[in-house]
Amino acid sequence: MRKIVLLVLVMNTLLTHAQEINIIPKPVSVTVGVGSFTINANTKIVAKGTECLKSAHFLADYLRSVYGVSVGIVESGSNQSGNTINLSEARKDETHTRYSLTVSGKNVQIKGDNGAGVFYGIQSIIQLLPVDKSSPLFIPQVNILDSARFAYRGMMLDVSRHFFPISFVKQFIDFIALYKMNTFHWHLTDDQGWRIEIKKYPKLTEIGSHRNGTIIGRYPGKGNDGQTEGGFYTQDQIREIVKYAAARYITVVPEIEMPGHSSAAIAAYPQLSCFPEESTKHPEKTAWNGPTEGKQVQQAWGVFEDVYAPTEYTFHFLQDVMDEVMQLFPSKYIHVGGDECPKESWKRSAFCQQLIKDKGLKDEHGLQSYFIQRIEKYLNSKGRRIIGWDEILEGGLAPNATVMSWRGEEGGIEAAKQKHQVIMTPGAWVYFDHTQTKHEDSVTIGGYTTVQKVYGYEPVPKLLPEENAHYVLGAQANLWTEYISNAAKVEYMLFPRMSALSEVLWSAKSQRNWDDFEKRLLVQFKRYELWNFNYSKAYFDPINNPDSAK
Ligand code: TNX
Repeated sequence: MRKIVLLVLVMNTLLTHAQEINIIPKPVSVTVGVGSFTINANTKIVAKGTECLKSAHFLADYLRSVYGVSVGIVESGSNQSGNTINLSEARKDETHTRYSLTVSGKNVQIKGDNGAGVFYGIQSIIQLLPVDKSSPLFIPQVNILDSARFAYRGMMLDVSRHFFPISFVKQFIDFIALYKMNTFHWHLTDDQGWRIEIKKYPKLTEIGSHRNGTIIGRYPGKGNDGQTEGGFYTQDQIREIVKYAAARYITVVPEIEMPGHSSAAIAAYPQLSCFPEESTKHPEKTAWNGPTEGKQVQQAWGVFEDVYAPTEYTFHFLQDVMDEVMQLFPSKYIHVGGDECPKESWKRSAFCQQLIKDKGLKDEHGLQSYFIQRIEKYLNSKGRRIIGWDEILEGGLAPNATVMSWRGEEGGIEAAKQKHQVIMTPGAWVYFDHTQTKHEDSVTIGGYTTVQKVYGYEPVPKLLPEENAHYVLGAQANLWTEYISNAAKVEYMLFPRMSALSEVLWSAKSQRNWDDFEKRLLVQFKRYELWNFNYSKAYFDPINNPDSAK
């Protein structure tokens, strides 16, 4: 009798163990078996074709760097027996993300519709591996069929307010890859720094990539730190990043802000302003360091009145910049900003007022729309499409523009009703610069956005008529870095919220269930430890999450 009880207990443990599949984002379908496959030094990854080889190398590198285990890679063709992980592209279908993952006692099979599908299968294997570095590399026997819900699964990093080195940009891309996301939106220019080398306009980086100081603490700040802040990416470095991302099936969408948030470019080329002779103004309540004469890169946060003048000089400049940007970034989409452009300068500029009359525009909002449409026409003529923040709706939307809805869901709803593509990124749910704890001891901006809130986000707005729902390409979280000056804080602000967002974007709507996610999240916290992520522990604080105390 005791033996039977023991056997039942052992079986139970085996079964319950086998059932612990904790992948985030949750796959569409999972059938769990009994027993496991073990990766060891005899394991070979068998890859069919160049795309699969990329994924094979990714997995081999991961196993080596995280667990210190080296496995071989072979190209299929030769018959391989024994302990193998087999990667193949089933249909070479460009549009899908689908893969199947089958783990038996003897081998692992990943079949992707294309290279991206295989890569996503690899990410699932990574999350089937133990969270403990020193444990044998068991993978539970399982059958997974999986594909993404949304085509656009993005993360934005602002490198203007604070500059981040190439090594960290790569790490940020690694985060995106681990969560089966596919777009890195790189916010490269703003009032506080121009970060991309443009050969035709060297002053953009000579002058525009540095500021002479930064306000200390929360706006308006307790003084100025008096430190030079700066840096930029050379074109070679940018190519390196685009390649690094592409190897992970991630598209890099560059953002060149216009017509507002352009103080750094104006500091380099004052003719870009409506009033080239006027010195840069900064809010009186903020402290300044260094010269105040002439045009300067801003040292505090916010919105500034000195914006691009809609002159031929500016349009030539922007087209030249875009020519170099398009050479560097193969992405179909180029982000042109368009947000928070105060109209004061245009109101008091005789040139702008005349232009409004000549072009028969209604007002300064019409002028903003004219501005964006000219750039859109140029980019369209080169086979690219624009993305803009939702302000580009004001004064009339450019014909093929995709709208990034950030001031709530309204912009997205309006654009989709006008049959324009939409990427949802509403502040209240997916601004990861918001605090995630009521006990925050570092400076943050905006609201209080917990992991639960992110998980509860639904990218297709309730108020959007069903026939327009397909205009919603997906969603994105934004990491603005006014108060984020180092890599550790980036990680702290991203995790665990990014894990929650990945499930919103990848998993079927019917799969989304907080209680189920929460169980997997607890294991994910251990995986963050394995990955050395500096994640937020707000979840464990009852003040943020009364349920965690249960
Ligand atoms: C608004 S979101 C901005 C950014 C700031 C952010 C701070 C958007 C398009 N513009 O310039 O960094 O708020 O949360």
